[in-house]
Amino acid sequence: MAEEILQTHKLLDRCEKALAERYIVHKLHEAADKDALIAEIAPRIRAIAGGNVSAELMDKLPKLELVSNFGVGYDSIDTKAAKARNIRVTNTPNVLNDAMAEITVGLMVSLARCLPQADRFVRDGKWPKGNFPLQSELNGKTVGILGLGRIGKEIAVRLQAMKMRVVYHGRKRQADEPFVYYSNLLDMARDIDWLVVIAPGGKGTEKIVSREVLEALGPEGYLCNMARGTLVDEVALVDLLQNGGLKGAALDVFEKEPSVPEALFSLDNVVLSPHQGSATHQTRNKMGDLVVANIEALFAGEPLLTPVV
Ligand code: 8YV
Repeated sequence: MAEEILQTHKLLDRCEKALAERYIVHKLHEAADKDALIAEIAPRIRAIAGGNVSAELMDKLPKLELVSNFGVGYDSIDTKAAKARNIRVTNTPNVLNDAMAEITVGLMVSLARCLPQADRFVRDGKWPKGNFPLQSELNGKTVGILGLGRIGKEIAVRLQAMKMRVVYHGRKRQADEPFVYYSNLLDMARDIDWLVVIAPGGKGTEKIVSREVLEALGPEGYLCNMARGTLVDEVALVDLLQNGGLKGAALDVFEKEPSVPEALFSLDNVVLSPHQGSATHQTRNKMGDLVVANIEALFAGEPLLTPVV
């Protein structure tokens, strides 16, 4: 008899196919009556594929042993509740580091050189009437990385190749890293030209890029957020971008995705991206494979590949 699993949201097609080949998959997000579905399958569900898992959902699934999350960030899962209930949680680390680092550099260059506007300038036939305005460069500038984890380190390597000076802030200094460490984010913000946000979301990091931090970054400062919208005070961000308190922002993430503050649409000093840091075939396939492999490990009684809890 095939095991039954619960899927909590849409996953990559290839991942859904792999799950369906192995298990009987119940799709919570497609159920007309979610409570009825849960009540019916609860006694047989040992694994969830996907995120958005609250303590309340865990309590409805007494046999639940694993939440296999699609994504390195697992802020949509109540890990504290999982731990308390002996439920394991896995994520998809490392396989997305390069894709994330590549697009970070891409968005930073796009913002500094106004690439979206330059493209529009040519398409609109404006070039014959005059040159596009001069822009700024990354090289020679100081970038502060907020969250020098696995992805942050890959970003640091690439930004050094852009001839930027790298410094960082995080919970603790990392003795093996050659970069200057700031124990205080506000102090770092005062000293840098660019702030790249790549720290985990969730409790403890909400709005740590506060109005004060953004003001310290200042009228010549740029923000690039690749992590979660929740880390930044979005109201303050929009306000400062509109009033010259901040030079520009490259944003891959927003507080209430997929809705984006409309005020940003009319601003020329922002580059907007639809949460696509890891969104390449290469990377998403590897992430999907890990989601499946962790569930397979559970049912085979083998150690989980990438546990976080
Ligand atoms: C994706 C991400 O948004 O890994 C993460 O934490 O934010 C992304 O890779 C997501 O998990 C896929 O929908």
